[in-house]
Amino acid sequence: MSRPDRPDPIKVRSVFLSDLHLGTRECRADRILDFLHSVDMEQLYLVGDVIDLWSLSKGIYWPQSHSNVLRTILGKAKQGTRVIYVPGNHDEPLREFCGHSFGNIEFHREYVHETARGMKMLVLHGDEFDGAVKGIRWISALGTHLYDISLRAGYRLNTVRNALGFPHWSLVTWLKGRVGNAVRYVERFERAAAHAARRSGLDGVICGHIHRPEVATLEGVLYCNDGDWVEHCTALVEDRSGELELWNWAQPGHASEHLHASRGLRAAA
Ligand SMILES: [Mn+2]
Repeated sequence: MSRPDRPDPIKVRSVFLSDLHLGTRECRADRILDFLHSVDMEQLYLVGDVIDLWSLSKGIYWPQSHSNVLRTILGKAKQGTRVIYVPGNHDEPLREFCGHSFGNIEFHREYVHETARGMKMLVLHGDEFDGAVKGIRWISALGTHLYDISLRAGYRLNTVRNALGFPHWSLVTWLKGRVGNAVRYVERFERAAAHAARRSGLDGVICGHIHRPEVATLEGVLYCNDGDWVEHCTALVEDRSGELELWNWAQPGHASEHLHASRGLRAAA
């Protein structure tokens, strides 16, 4: 479909997306669609938790926009984009298809992507490292607003505790300790992922899972986390020269500087 109101799509070599969580209310399908319509890629990696089968098994939530995301991806596959789907833990049943292709989409348990500069990157969802970080995963979902709510909840809790004759107990202090755990969780996860790439003799790792977009050198390899489309709306993008960078697509017109530069160049041409 032609869209005369849109600028030509930006052409890149590879795009890595994960944690779309289609099938949940939190999924930012509008931003995903805007991104997919704005960018043309030779290779599209779906790095897990794309369709949240886990959530869908508890109750169906599936608006039209979520179908449109899948249709747009299938459309790209049909028009020559190589689509590689590496299922995660929320779309774990699809791991059964690993090693097979359906409708131009290849399923792999993990994959080694080679950049235009010859860097070999291990691509996997990341739940593989849950065992290395143990137990404190739920807390990583804590938002800062919860901290404010907890101040009030703590007040009420202590009113009850006082009435029952228990000593004062600070929910906020307790949470702070937990948030410290969340930071340690992220650090441990990142190190475990980087270590896996290093152990395999690769130059880096590309994963998702923890909803923390990041590109950094760790353990002597390149650690890339493509983030998520629930909170951050980020994609890891490899340009035609083989450079990897994070693009933030959270708001219309507020994508990365790189993106602005590309659009500016096109407008000037
Ligand atoms: Mn996950």
